Amino acid sequence: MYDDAYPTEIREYLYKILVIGDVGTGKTSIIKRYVHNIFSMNYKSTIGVDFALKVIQWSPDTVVRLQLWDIAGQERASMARVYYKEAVAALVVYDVTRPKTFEAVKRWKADLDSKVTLPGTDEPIHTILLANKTDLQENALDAEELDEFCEEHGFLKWFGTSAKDNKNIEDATQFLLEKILASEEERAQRQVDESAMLDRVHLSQSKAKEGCC
Ligand code: G3D
Ligand code: MG
Repeated sequence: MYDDAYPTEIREYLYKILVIGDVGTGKTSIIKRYVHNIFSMNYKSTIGVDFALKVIQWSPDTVVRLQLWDIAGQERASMARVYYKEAVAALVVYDVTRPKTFEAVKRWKADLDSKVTLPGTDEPIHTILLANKTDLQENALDAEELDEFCEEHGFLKWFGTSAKDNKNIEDATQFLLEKILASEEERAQRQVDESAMLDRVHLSQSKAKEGCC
């Protein structure tokens, strides 16, 4: 029997999310903390990255698969464009106990912006800043300074996190996912609007033809 409570069509999305930042800032720990279960170890030797998959039942009719890309030991080199390809979002991580890793954040963001945009647009991908290891230095964050930094360098927001204490990692990724899905909806709406406009243009053209002669 058909039951209204169960949607007949499940929407599935797959998103690639980059996790970048200097070596030792906690990228792998953050991914492991977030994903808990699957952590692929097989890709490192072939393409120089690991990735992990997190599956989220976002709503009764929407499933989201997040593919988190970890640069696994290649932090010193500038990343190859192919690594960034088709990513829709990024987490840039620094270590609050090592100011040099915060300095490097600008370089990571610039590298990102020069090599990838949201698919089919020239807009930057959704990016947030993670100030990690806050368990080691609780007063290390100057909220006002970080707000300004984010504004200036095109980060949507910053979060103080601790992979060790599992602090704020879920919130940060939730925020990012909301942004991704909102922009997906906007894009879908734009397509609907554009095709409705085209229909109207075609209609008025054919009416004009009918009216003439
Ligand atoms: P990376 O992938 O960015 O290179 P890792 O960083 O995830 O390998 O973490 C580097 C080191 O920092 C690890 O310690 C890890 O346990 C530690 N670390 C990661 N996140 C946190 C955190 O939030 N708090 C604290 N206190 N430590 C953290 P080891 O000793 O294994 O090198
Ligand atoms: Mg790592």
